[in-house]
Amino acid sequence: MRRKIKPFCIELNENWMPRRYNKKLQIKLSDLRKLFCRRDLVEEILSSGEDPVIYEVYQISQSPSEGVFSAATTVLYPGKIGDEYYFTKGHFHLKEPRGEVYIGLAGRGLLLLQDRNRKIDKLSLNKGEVAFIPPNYAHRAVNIGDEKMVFLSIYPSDAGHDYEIIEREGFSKIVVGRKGKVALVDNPK
Ligand code: PAN
Ligand code: ZN
Repeated sequence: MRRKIKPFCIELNENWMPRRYNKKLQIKLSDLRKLFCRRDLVEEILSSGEDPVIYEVYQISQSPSEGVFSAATTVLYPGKIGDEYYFTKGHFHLKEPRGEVYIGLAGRGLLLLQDRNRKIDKLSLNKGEVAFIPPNYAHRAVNIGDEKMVFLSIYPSDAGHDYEIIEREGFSKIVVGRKGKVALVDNPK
C-alpha cells in the first residue's frame, strides 16, 4: 500500500525563501560555462579568479510519488555575459507528461519554453505573474531586470530533471539586451 503523506505548510520569509527546505543549490558561472554564447568572455572572467553566483535554488522536495508535489524558490541574480542575460540552466522533465507552474515573486523576467522540435515560446515572468509550463517543454528563466528575480516553482515530485539535451544543444533562441531593448535572437551556436 502507498505510504500516506500528511498535509503540511511551509512559510516563506520576507525575501520569499522557504523557512524550511531540504536542499540549497548554488549555481556559479563555472557551472554554466558551456551554456553562455560568449564562451570566450566566460573563460576570461573565470581566469581572472572570479566565479560569480548566477542563481540559488531552495528546494522543498518530497519523495518521488505520483500525485505529490515538490516546490522550490529560485533567486536569479541580475547580470549579463556580453549582451546575454543571466539565466537558469533549463531542462526537460525526465518523466512525461509532467508540467510545472512558475510564480513570479520579485523582479523582471522571462520564461523561455522550447518543445521537442526546438520551437520556442516565451512567457513573461514578472513579479505577480503565474506561468504554466505544459509537459514536454524545456524551460529556462531569464532575468531581464536590474534586480534579483525570484520565483516559486511547483512541480510533480516524480518529474525529474533532464539537463543533457539543453547542455548539448542549448535553446534555439537566446535573450539579449541591446541598445536598451530586450530581444530574442537566434542562438548563434
Ligand atoms: C525549477 C528549477 C530551478 C533551477 O525548480 O529546477 O528554477 O533551474 P534549473 O533546474 O534549470 O537549473 C524547476 O523547473 N523544477 O522542475
Ligand atoms: Zn522544471
